[in-house]
Order: sequence, then structure tokens, then C-alpha cells
Amino acid sequence: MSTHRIALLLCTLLLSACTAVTDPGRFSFDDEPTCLLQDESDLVVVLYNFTEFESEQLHILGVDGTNTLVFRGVVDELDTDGVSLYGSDNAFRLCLTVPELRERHADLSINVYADLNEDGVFQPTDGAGGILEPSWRATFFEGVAEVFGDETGTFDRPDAAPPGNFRITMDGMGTHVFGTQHLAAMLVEGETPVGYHRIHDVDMESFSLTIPTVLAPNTTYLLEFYADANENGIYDPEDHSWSREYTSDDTGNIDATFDHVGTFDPLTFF
Ligand SMILES: [Ca+2]
Ligand SMILES: [Ca+2]
Repeated sequence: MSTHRIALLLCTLLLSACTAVTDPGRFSFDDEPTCLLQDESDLVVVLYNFTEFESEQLHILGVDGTNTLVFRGVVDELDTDGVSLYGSDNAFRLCLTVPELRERHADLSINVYADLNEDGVFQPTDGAGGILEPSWRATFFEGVAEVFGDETGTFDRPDAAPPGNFRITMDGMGTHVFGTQHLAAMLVEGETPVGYHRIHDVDMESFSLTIPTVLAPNTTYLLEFYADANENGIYDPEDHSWSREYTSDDTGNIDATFDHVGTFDPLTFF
């Protein structure tokens, strides 16, 4: 058992006994490997040592036993200057917890790649044997998949994926530019999360999020999202949070718009 894994398990045990953080959200940073585990049906992915890729867009792919993409998490930049939990300022380690996903896909494995050209497509090699976009593969140990950024592995594209892209443009978000407020969104079909997108810092009044190839045609999805209004690095009821439904078109795409409103919804998938 690696020292990272021992530390993670110890931290998990400590957190489970700590009533102060029983419902703090599902995504956190700390100077210790802090995974806010909810229950064993959740997918938990921990990224370590990604300093080299702090400014890149990382795609976290859940792939089932038939090598089909069933979940995609998109994380824009790991740099979290100013975002702190327990007073830390560690930028290059993160924990992504997705409710119920592991239970829905028992044979799940995790692939991660750095989408260096941010086109939403994985280009593993240049055709001449050279690596274009670095990638990593992880399997689960007691419900947790650990990915080490300094130990690059390789994987090919999934054999299959849903056809549709999710895209949402958010306007009127200027109130969240102040301080360091991350924003995260979970896309859910029925009771199963299929997509996730996080930006580490809202720095414009208007911006877009994209989660590629996760949507089926003519299907309704729930989007839960929040801006970290109290700047503590996690979702909690003090944040600005919203819940909306969107339906894909015949090709599977959703191109949604959202204008900031001051009426907030409690979230269940964070
Ligand atoms: Ca790419
Ligand atoms: Ca918060």
C-alpha cells in the first residue's frame, strides 16, 4: 500500500468522524488528500501531483467494461489561488466525488487525459509514435481511483460514446467574479450522473461550459450547478445554486443559456 493510499484512508477515517464536515459538498482541496466520501456507491477520483498540468484542461473519463464512455468530468485548471479549505492553498491535488456512479457501473475504470488544445477530443499520439496529449489510467481500490500526474500512462480513445455535446452559456455572472469563486456543474440523466464541469475561477460575466459526447438524442437531463459564493472551495447551502432541465435534440446536442437569477435551488448531486 502506497503512502498516498495510507494517507488517504487515514484522512477518510478522520473525516468520517468529523461532524463539522458531514455534508460539505463533494469536491475539495486541501493540503492533505481530502476526499469527502459520501458512501461506497459513489465514484471517487483523486488526482495527485498534477503541478505540471496546472493550467491545462483535464478530462476524467468513466469507461465501462465494453470500453464505452459513460461519464466525463472536465476540470479547467487546477490552479486554485485563494481557494482554501482549512486554510490551505494547495493547487495541484483534487478529489472528485460523483454520487451513485460506481454503483451504476460496477465495471468502471478511469482514464484521464490533458486536452492540451482544448478541442474536447483526445489526441493520444501524433501518428509517428510521439505522445501528443498525455494520459493516465486508474482502477479502483476500495471505491477510490487514484491518478498520479507524475506517472503518465497511456490509453486509447473509448470505443464508443454518446453522440451529443452539452454546452451552456451563462450570463449575468459578474457578481461571482469577485474573490475566487469556482463554479461546478453536474449533468444527470435520471438518477445517474453523466457529466461534470468545473472552472476554478469565475473571471467573466459571461462564459460557456462544454461537456463533449455525453448526451443521447431526445433525452431530458438535469443540470445542477453552483458558484462558490462563500469562497470556501466546496458546495454548501450558502452558495448560489441552481437546478434546471434541458432536453437534447435529434442529434443529441444541448446548447443552453442561463441568466443569473437570485432564486436558488438546493442541490442533491453535490
Ligand atoms: Ca485535444
Ligand atoms: Ca461554498
